[in-house]
Amino acid sequence: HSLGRLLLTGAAGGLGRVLRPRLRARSSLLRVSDISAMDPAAAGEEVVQAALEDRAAVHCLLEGIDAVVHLGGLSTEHPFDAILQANIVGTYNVYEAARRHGVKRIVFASSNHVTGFYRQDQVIDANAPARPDGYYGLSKAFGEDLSRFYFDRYGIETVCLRIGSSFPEPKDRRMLATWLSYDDLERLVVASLTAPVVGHSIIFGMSDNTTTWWDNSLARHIGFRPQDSSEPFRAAREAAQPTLDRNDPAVLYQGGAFVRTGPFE
Ligand code: NAI
Ligand code: 15L
Repeated sequence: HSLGRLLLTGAAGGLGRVLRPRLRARSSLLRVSDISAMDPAAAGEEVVQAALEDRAAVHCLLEGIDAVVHLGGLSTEHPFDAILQANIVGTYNVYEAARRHGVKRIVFASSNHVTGFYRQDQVIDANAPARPDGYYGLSKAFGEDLSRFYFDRYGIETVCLRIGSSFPEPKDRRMLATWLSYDDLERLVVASLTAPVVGHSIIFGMSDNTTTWWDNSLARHIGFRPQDSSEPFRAAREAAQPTLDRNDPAVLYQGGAFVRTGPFE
């Protein structure tokens, strides 16, 4: 139970459902939350349905918590007003409630879409300036800056996980570079929660893939050692997509199809 009392937001989502049983096994209490319905509480769990934009509800969520894994929010591109509420106001509410309750560490699910407008022929590290590829990516860039401010001003540590593509398998050729297996996701979250000192860190969430656009050498202090690779899926993904249109922005840029999603009006 080395992880103490944990809050997991976004618990009804794809990654929340993967992490919930894995974090429960390691925590003394796991409070799970989402705007959507969740499975009933198992032993050692509390289930609280709440909207992240509901400040009072989020304040209650953080009570008695040691650390947060913040996955909740919109996970794809949407019109600005929706992103504003779920991701920008919502993440502010989480940090402000953490400050008021004395919570000391947060793992923030950022995204590769913070840097989606770098090209696929570039390799970047965490010091590369943000180049968001939409409102969604902008909201994650806001979360990264917000968490840096809460570290500098209040000492709340955050690991920002710029997750690539975390699914059971890489779905297309792009994901051969961006794939993060579920087991490596768990390793990354546990390392982020247990590393002795993280300060404010940004780490790209990817497995030990052969093709890669991201250099994690600035985040070695977290101790993340991915053990899976997209390579076993390469032949099938390349056979399914034998040619790539290099004039397609989704092929040119790291953010893939996100770079051409929208506008919505
Ligand atoms: P998901 O969309 O399956 O889960 C997100 C959850 O947040 C959903 O259950 C949804 O109901 C909840 N949510 C949405 N708006 C909310 C609100 N206003 N208040 C409370 N809860 C709300 O996404 P997934 O794939 O599980 O991703 C989890 C996190 O990781 C997200 O923050 C996403 O942006 C991030 N991420 C995921 C990647 C992936 O490959 N799965 C890649 C990069 C980032
Ligand atoms: C993300 O940020 C999304 O949450 C996820 O659904 C994937 O599309 C992923 O990025 C990706 O870039 O593949």
